[in-house]
Amino acid sequence: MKNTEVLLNDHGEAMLSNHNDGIIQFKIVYWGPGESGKTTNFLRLKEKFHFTKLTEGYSIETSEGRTLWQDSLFLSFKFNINEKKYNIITQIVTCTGQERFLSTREYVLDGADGIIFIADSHKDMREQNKRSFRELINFTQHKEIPYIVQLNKRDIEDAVTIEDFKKLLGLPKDETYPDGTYVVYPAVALNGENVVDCFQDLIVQVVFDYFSL
Ligand SMILES: Nc1nc2c(ncn2[C@@H]2O[C@H](COP(=O)(O)OP(=O)(O)O)[C@@H](O)[C@H]2O)c(=O)[nH]1
Ligand SMILES: [Mg+2]
Repeated sequence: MKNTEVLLNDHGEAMLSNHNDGIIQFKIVYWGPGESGKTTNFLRLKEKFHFTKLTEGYSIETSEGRTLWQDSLFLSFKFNINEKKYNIITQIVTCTGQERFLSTREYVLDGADGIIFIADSHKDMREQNKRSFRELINFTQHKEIPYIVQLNKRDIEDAVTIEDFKKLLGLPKDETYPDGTYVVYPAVALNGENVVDCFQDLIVQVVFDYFSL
């Protein structure tokens, strides 16, 4: 999280802050096991916010179409908070889920202000979902970073039930937390279902945290 006057985008171009607007930069990470739909979420967001994005975003993939390094994109939002205008620049990155790239996953999480955990509804992804979630909890516990849990691929046949999924990850049985956010966001990233809602609910939490509202 930075509150600076000069920001560099991912092409190395400098952006100067307007004197009247506060510029705040956040980093949002899409986390989860390989093939759970992180890049698909990222692509849907990129389409949805094509008016606000600052850079084209980039994806680096292996020859099998898997994310090799990370997908990255900057979005800019204007917020009015306590009658002051803020320009919030959000960097969105997804990590690679591949085991052999554990160090790049840690690098991607570095400096994260909020995390969206993308789980896979396939029943045979139980262990991967669990392991990846545990990694995330280990990371966020110390830093108290807000996160949202998205259960993706709700369109597939024989998907895990939300109840079983919550049990697997040790999440509360309730539908929502006291602040009104959902314990689990069911989604179909393939057609964009719930992708933006997830993202917006996380951004609101990140902004609230920042201003300690
Ligand atoms: N059926 C279904 N497939 C999905 C959904 N979201 C992603 N996929 C597919 O799952 C595969 C892996 O998705 P990708 O976004 O690359 O996963 P990543 O490794 O987490 O970045 C691709 O073939 C996607 O088309 C979904 O909501 N439903
Ligand atoms: Mg990917």
